[in-house]
Amino acid sequence: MTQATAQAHPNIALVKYWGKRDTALNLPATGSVSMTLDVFPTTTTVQVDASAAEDEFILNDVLRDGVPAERTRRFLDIVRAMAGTDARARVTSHNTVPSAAGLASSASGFAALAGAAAAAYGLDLDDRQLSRLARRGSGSAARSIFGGFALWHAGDDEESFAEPLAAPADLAMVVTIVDAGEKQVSSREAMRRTALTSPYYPAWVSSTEQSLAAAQEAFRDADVARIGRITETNALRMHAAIQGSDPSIRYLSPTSVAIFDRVEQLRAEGLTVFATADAGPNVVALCLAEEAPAVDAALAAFAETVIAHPGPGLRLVAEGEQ
Ligand code: 2P0
Repeated sequence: MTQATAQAHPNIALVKYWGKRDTALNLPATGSVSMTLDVFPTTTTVQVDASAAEDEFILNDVLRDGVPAERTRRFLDIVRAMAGTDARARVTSHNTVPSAAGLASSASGFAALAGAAAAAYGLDLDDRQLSRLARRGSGSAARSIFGGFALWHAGDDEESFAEPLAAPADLAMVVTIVDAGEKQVSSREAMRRTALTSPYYPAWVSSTEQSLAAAQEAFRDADVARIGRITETNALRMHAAIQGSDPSIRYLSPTSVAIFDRVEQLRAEGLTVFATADAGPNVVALCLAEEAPAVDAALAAFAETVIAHPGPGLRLVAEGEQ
């Protein structure tokens, strides 16, 4: 039996991934940009066991079945095909982010699984190959292979990987946990519904291509105010496209909207801060690291908050190491 353990962190997109051009290969409709956080890591151990009849997936000490187990098995099938074996595995994962609450647990989850499974099955992959592999499990996981800021390219299977982007400044994110409960509609289903039924989807895709180009320019210029404006506008456009689905999906709650308003007020008061939100009500404020305590103090009036800084990329954890 061979085994390996890996750890990865969630990421929050500044330019969002929302929609696929290929569901089998999990290729995104557009590229995206993110910051990997230094909080909420996922640590995953893969034990390859040639004598086992089935894969096993244990998440936070509970043996899982249904969709999570099936997604894990299908991911291991990809790794097994690459390794030329059909040996089954036990996957034991510990997630410190509230699962399925729109805080990107699938990103840290599949990034850690990609790293642990590749090592346990004896594959020697570089970061780019690991990013392509993680993408197959969950699109946003392609970006969590890297620490700091990352750009995930659209394109075909060979071309669709993430790579690091130089930090434009000393930035931080204040994560508000408006609701840590499980969301009503998974982002995978909501993405599919948006693409199929929202009349705003084509506009979302074309405007995001423009935002992506503008964001890359703003990163090169280290123009934080421009990066922030692109981040906030892109998030609200994504939510507009999602709300335009039939049946409609609305992830932002009244508290989320109040936090967006408060962030605008904080800007009027002179802080460099911008809001974004993923497929859930939790708003994340992007700000200068030195101003994070002031932003945190203001947003703590609405919800539990966590200050996050740019975190590390995927790493293998040595046996015995915590
Ligand atoms: C993102 N999100 O760019 C966007 C913004 C949520 C909102 O990537 O179907 O779990 O597994 O590829 O990666 C969430 O979608 O979707 C996501 P799949 P994933 O972070």
